[in-house]
Amino acid sequence: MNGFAESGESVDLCFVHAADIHLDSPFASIKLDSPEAAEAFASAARASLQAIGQVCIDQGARFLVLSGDVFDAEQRSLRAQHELWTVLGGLAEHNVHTYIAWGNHDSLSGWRSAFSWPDEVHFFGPEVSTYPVIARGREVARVSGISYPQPAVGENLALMFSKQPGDPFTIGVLHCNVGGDPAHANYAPCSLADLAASGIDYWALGHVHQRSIISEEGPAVVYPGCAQGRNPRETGPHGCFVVRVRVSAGGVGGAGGVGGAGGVGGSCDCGRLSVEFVPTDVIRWHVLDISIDGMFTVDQLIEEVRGGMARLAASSNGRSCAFRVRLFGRGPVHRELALDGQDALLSAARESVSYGERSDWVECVQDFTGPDVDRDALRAGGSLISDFLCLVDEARSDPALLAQIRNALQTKLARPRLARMARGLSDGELLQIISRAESLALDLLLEEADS
Ligand SMILES: [Mn+2]
Repeated sequence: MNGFAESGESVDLCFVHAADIHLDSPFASIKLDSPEAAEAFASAARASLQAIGQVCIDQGARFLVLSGDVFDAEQRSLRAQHELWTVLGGLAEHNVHTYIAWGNHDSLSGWRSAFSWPDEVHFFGPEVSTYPVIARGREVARVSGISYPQPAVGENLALMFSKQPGDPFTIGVLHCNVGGDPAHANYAPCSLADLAASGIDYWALGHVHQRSIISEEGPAVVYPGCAQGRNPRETGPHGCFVVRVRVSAGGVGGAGGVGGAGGVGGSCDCGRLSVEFVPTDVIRWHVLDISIDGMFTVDQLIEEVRGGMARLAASSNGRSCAFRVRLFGRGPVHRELALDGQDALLSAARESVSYGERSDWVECVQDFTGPDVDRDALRAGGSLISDFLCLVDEARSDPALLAQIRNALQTKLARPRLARMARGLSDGELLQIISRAESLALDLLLEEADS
């Protein structure tokens, strides 16, 4: 049987944990100007699902856990359902089971399946339910999970899970926000303490798109992140986790309350749990930051952009890449960019990306450069501009002022999503925004002064 290796009283159990595949995602937020690129991104989500299936087979996993947002929308297209049905059906033929909890994007309220699913595919309902994992006639582990009944869930669903002493090694499948991550909607909010109190051994979470192992043991709390970066904020490798754990085989025959002598029951030997990341993304997002400081001509900039893209592409193991190029700094090139240089640069960058089999895309070029000015002289000049620059420098160096700016952003931004993002900004990110604002304001003030 796959997924197990037996040794004495224990078995080595292997499973794959993925989440946030977002099949059917329209990728509407991406500024891609070709239908080919749109199609490539649409098929990237499907391809990452296939890659996850392949990881299960290659690694000899016993089962796959999908922790919500498998589909991007309540109204799952037949095409996406067929894709999932095909991949999970293929796994079932290898006797690999799949356990699925739905999240905020694909809650139960929109679930009306047009397919008959193999017995090896298990869907969690609106209450916590539990499936036994059987090895050689014994229950060696359990998979518990819950799905969102509707897209917005304000309750703490983690409180509904509980593992009793003596129960076998238990995996909890949940789409939730641990610790109020401001970058994501606060659905099924819970704390690390709530998760620990449940007694669950491995929390297979979904919702946060950046992978993280919040806790390695007691319990393991893991976000695999999305399986394919979906926008320029989701840069770098994305994929799934392969989990291996040695559990006790001391249980008997699948009935409830098993666990063997001394309550070992496969539980909590979490020191023997290993979690390995395997990338499944087929298009990799990169943000390329270039400074125009010290550049005098646009061809220097084009050279720099092309070189940077080639470097990032080379680090992506043969995958297609999508780039967002951001330009910073100040110098003579700024003026050229302000005329029509940005378009020219974009086409030049797009021309540079053809590497045989692979297709790469430049999503956009963002220009945050500033004019070629003697900042020190302007600052000392005793004008409105000088007052402004002094204030900016003060904001950069005074933590109290920085905190005030953060606070102002949170309270003044009308859109809740923007306010949440402002709350989650690091000091570094805030300083970067201040630098961009300085450039922009300086441009406007100098224009004013010229006219
Ligand atoms: Mn998601």
